[in-house]
Amino acid sequence: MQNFLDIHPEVAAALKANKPVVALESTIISHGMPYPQNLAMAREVEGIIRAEGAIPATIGIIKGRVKIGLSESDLLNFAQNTQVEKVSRRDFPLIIAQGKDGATTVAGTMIAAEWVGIKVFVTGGLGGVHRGVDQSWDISADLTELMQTDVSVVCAGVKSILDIPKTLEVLETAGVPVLGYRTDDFPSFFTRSSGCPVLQRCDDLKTVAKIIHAKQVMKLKGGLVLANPIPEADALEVAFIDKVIAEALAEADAKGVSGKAITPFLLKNIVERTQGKSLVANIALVKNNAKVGAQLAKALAEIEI
Ligand code: PSU
Ligand code: MN
Repeated sequence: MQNFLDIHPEVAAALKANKPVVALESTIISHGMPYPQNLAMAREVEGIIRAEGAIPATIGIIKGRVKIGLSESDLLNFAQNTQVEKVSRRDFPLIIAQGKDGATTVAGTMIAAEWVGIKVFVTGGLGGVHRGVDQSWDISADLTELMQTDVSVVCAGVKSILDIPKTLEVLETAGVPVLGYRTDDFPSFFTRSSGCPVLQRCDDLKTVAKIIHAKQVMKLKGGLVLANPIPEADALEVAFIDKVIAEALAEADAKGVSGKAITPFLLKNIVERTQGKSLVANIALVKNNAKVGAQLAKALAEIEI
């Protein structure tokens, strides 16, 4: 694996010393947000994690090498280069073997985080079961990754571009604990609730860390989801965002967008339809997740000592 893996020295040292490290994905930069807000977000999130006393490790693939911890020029590449491919589990060997650049999704980032022993991963939203799944069979590989890869993901739930009840059913089938951080309800990204309950509410991160630790000790393979709602002040109005999402879905349908292109299409379309309001909310929730994720990594490092 050394042939295609570069761990940033700071990340390697932190992992060796059992200091808290937080993984971050690169698809959120390349396909999830427009430039230059994506670059500012990527830098800010790393700063928040550092301020909490953990080490950030943004993960991506540069010229066929998996980088755990990106340089400033790598971040710029993911933020600006529109040729970068979106890399989920199935894409990984193709990108590595052919020496290409690739931005890792939740699934792709979890694979690389597990290789190097990073236990906590912060993002915005997970992929999930798409609406109209009975026709499209579109279920994100993020869910099958959570079934098999031992990384805990801090997110603000999933966007209601997806079918949230079915996404939660698949996570249950996959054996993935879905915990709510200070919430009884699974959040729906731009808003604090989806109307669907989480498996358990946890009000302190020490409890979450103990649950993750117990899962590891029991050798129960697969990840865990810590759903952290968008802060009240940054949440969008339910009726407003529901309407926008319905319109974006109708446009995707009319244009016949499918496969790996549909999630980036919808994210971009929603930003345009809300004149950037959704982007402001998206950035706020990622920053909030970074803070909680860093605190969780710290709580976990204390247990593991
Ligand atoms: N949801 C978001 N923002 C994102 C993504 C999802 O709100 O940036 C990205 C993540 O990288 C996620 C991927 O892993 O999209 C899921 O893509 P797909 O549905 O093709 O599996
Ligand atoms: Mn898909």
